[in-house]
Amino acid sequence: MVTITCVRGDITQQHVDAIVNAANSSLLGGGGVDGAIHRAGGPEILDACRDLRASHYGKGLPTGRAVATTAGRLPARWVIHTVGPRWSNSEDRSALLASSYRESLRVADELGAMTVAFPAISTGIYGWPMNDGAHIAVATVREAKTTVREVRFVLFDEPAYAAFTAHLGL
Ligand code: AR6
Repeated sequence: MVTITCVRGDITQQHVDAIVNAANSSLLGGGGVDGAIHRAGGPEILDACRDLRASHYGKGLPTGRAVATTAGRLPARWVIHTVGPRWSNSEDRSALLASSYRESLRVADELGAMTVAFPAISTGIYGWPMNDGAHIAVATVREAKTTVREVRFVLFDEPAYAAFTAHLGL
């Protein structure tokens, strides 16, 4: 069974098998977690992303899907890039957010990753309300069938950490 843990901190500093990136469809970088991962991991990650765009993902990575690359200089073996949905007031996109977590774990299983660090996908630039984002993250990982041993949620600030620990009952 997967053990779920929760820490406050910077995801690029985590010593885990795989770090999940809250990317966008282009896979070519951005702000937030994405910018931090590319900055800390170095150009090898962007090179691998460009290769993906030139091969399997010519139109980009669809929302709710995930794909792995090298982690470059990060203290991890892989980065799993996933694209969360943008928050919408008029449309319920929860299934896509759940899919980002589920698909990331499916890719982690394929890689044989035992420890995986997740950020709070979609809760930054994509505007998802933190409490709901935490609820979906925790419920989806709890229900997932995965060979991953530890899922570590890495939360950047106190409100995010408080939301996740509340949903985890910690
Ligand atoms: N470590 C852990 N959490 C972080 C870090 C960090 N280093 N930096 C930010 N967060 P975001 P999104 C938190 O915006 O909402 C990019 O431009 C942040 O406080 O990184 O899925 C992509 O290219 C927030 O709670 O991702 C896309 O275009 C959470 O991580 C777009 O942003 C996610 O915030 C994706 O937006």
